Amino acid sequence: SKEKTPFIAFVLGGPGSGKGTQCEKIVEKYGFTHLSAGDLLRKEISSNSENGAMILDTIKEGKIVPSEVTVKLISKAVSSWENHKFLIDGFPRTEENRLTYERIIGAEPNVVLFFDCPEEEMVKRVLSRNQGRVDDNQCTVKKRLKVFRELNLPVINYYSKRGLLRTINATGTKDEIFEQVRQIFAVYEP
Ligand code: UP5
Ligand code: MG
Repeated sequence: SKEKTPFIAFVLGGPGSGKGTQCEKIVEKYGFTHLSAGDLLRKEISSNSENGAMILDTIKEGKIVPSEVTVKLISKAVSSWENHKFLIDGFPRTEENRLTYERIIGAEPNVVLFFDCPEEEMVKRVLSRNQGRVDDNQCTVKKRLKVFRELNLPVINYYSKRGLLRTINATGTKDEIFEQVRQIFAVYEP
């Protein structure tokens, strides 16, 4: 129930590093609720919400949606679930995202997973995904990578200094990568 403080894992990594893929496996094995910030934002676009057009423009450019918008969507989603174990996938993207989350939610995550993947591999995965995402094209991928390098890596470094970061080598097969994930979550098993 909601009296219990939730256990929150942030899941970070560049575009196509495999965050969503590994989150699905974590859900299956450990019973987390998976909240992808990107999916929450894409849902806002398709439901024609007041911010939909702004979010679409931002995602097409590979830029970052204003923190308040994203944090409110995450906060609403967390409180709509009875579960108390959450994967927050693809957030925070910037130091400002992180600080806004801390201010509104009033807590740090319990752990931060970082899927570390070479850029050329990430590009290859994104461009072969073929699921009709407006940002899965050569031009936007380049922009997403630049934003990842310049804005998200500082967040990752911050969590490393805080001792919360768990880095996963995100090359190899999906199962090989999940084996590393499993070793991280084993620590939290009763
Ligand atoms: N694949 C996965 N693992 C593989 C493996 N080991 N070997 C071979 N192939 C593998 O995987 C990508 C593809 O690779 C899939 O086809 C998969 O089968 C294959 P996936 O698991 O989808 O990777 P993921 O890291 O989730 O990639 P995604 O493209 O979703 O990452 P992004 O971070 O770019 O996208 P997100 O949805 O998080 O954000 C999209 C945009 O929303 C951002 O660019 C930004 O504009 C906006 N946004 C915000 O503004 N604020 C936020 O807080 C969040 C998003
Ligand atoms: Mg994803």
